[in-house]
Amino acid sequence: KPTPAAPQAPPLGKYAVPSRYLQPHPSNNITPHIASLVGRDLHLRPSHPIGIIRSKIQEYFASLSTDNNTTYTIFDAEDPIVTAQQCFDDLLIPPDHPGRAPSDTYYVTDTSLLRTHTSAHQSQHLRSGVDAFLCCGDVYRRDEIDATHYPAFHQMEGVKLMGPESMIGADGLNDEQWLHSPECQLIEADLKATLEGLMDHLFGPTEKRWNDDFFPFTQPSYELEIYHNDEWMEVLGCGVIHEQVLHLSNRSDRRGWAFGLGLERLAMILFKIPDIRLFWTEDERFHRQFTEGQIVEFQSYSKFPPVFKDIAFWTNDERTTNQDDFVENDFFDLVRSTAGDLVEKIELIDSFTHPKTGRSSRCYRISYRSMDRNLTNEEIDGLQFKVRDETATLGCELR
Ligand code: FA5
Ligand code: MG
Repeated sequence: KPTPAAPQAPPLGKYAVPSRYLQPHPSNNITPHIASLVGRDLHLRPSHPIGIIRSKIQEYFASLSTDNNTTYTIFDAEDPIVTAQQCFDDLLIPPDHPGRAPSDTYYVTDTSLLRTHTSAHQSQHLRSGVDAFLCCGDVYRRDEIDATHYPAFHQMEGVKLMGPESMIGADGLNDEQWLHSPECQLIEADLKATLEGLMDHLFGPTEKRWNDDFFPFTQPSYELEIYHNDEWMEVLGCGVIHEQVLHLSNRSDRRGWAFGLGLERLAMILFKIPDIRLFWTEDERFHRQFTEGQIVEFQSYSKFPPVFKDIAFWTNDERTTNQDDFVENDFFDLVRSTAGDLVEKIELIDSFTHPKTGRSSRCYRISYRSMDRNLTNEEIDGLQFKVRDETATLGCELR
């Protein structure tokens, strides 16, 4: 079999890779692909679907201000590099929480990272004395790869502290007493009414449901789902801000609520955008369909066929049968770094442990598909060849 020509990684385009994100620190796990996404600021482009949604949400909160005298301060240009203190400690996220692990989070150094949620800015704004704000930005998570998951997406954070009277009677209560107190229930009712109003503003009257959730920084915590295309979809997490978060921000005198919602999720429903990678395309056939302030249905221009390639490998060897250090997100990042947005999806299609040797094997199916053009078999063979080479560097043995 002839060896395919060494493939070229897809060009990073006109976005320079800022060395800021790619420091040679032992904790740094940011790939060039991720670094090329930072600073694109899709949420600040007025006629990009993410920017259009951002404006619609801000417009709704501005309309509330006239009813009840709450003015939401807008923050939407904060540095996506934050400290672990901001992203986790200030929010009471414990040191052993899986979300902090390098398998889930992109670290710049051991103490600075690409924010995994816009909640990373909650404490600083509370501490500065702001009582109500909206904070929008790009967030980064190492995650699976398919049509609704991308390692970068956008969130809108909302926080509102209630009047000082919201504290009366809340002092010295234990957790259980707090949950049943009139103060907590008042804040919770305000939170839910505000967010249900937002959904109606975006979608028109729509079916929604609240589920209990858990976040270390809110108590109680909920998620909101809306009914779309015959299924329930989670669009946001929220809750009553934990007393300790306010205490750490020197705001013990107040109580209030917070929420964080995913803009891509909303945009995919509102604009009927079928694949999350489309938000990042430079293709004019995408961009010319959208205009500031307008929600229109996306007309697909790309129905190019996918190309499937399987890859199977052992994740440990005989001498270390019990130590399997394979981290799935390392593999996903490696494929993304090699093939960029040509990767549509990665599925685990088989895994087993050999009964005699104790070796573990995995087989993944990679779907390659371009949003913009037809792929040649040769090109994909080249990429897959490179993926195989790279996988060996994870300590895996190809089968
Ligand atoms: C959070 O990120 C919390 N910070 C939300 C929050 C804020 C809770 C304030 C309480 C108070 P979660 O991980 O569930 O929670 O993400 C929030 C929303 O972001 C989700 O509901 C979803 O709409 C969106 N989201 C999460 N992961 C992804 C992803 N991989 N791709 C696209 N959207 C996502
Ligand atoms: Mg959630």
